[in-house]
Amino acid sequence: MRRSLVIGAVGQIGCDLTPALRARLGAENVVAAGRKTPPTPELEAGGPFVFVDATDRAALAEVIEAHDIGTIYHLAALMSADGERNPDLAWQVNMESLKNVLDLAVARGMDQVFWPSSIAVFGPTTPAEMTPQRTVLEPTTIYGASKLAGEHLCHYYHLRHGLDVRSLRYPGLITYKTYSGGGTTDYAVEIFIEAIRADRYRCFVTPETRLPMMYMDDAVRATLDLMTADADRISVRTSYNITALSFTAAELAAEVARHRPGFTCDFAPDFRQAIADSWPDSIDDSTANADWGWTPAFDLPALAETMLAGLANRD
Ligand code: AKB
Repeated sequence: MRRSLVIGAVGQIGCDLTPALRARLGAENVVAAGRKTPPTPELEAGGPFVFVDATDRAALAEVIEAHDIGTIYHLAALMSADGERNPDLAWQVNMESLKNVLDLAVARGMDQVFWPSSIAVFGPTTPAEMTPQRTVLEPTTIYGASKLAGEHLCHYYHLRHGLDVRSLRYPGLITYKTYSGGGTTDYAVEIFIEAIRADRYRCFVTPETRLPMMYMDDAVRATLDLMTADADRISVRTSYNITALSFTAAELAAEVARHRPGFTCDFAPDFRQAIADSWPDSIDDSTANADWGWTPAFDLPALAETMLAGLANRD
């Protein structure tokens, strides 16, 4: 069996997805890759780890060759808030690395590629409620533009080269295992970290801001289910809508306060408010459900309980 390579293994999704892949495929069969950040103790102890910059095609090709890679999970990216701080870098990192991955996957006849897209492909002209799978795509951030271009690049490589590339439009992802920052949905993670640390939080979006969100266990399961689905069930080769729940920042603060009665939250919107306002309130993921059976498991109470317990045990 050829091995899997997780690029961006030290990032938000990678820290949870890599151990899940190792549990399924065997530790030695999953190579974790980071650019600069040292691996977490769990990642380092769990199997092979390499440093590689995915924008460097020759270096990436060497890793692929040396480890006999047949599947790539390419998770490395600059997210929405970091992208607005440095648009050139966001475009370079997000697009060059994806192009390298797709070209090397074709050249080596790889089995599969997974690449994450995002609700950031949507924009203010997209229907905000129950956003359909196929709809208006006019993003207003460089991150959203890179994800939209990336979706079409994946679609093109599937059509032109028959590459089995699959993708999900993740909503805001929430986990206690790692905190990477740089996104707009970060408040939904920070609120738990600050609740445990200080019992108060200053939220950078308004109380009324409602966005689609998902607990990381659901995101990992969605990724594994998509990647193991029969190819003839995959009708979307750009990227699938998926979601779990939608809540306002005020509803999230109230849920945290239900668990920690002393908790207080105030609101001081910054530049990320405009990004949040451009994204949908809720997502229609019925195509993912019909094609490969996607259904989320975590609701808001379960998510809050898991986050608070996980963070309390960690600190
Ligand atoms: C971000 O906020 O930029 C990301 C995303 C929704 O893709 N979490």
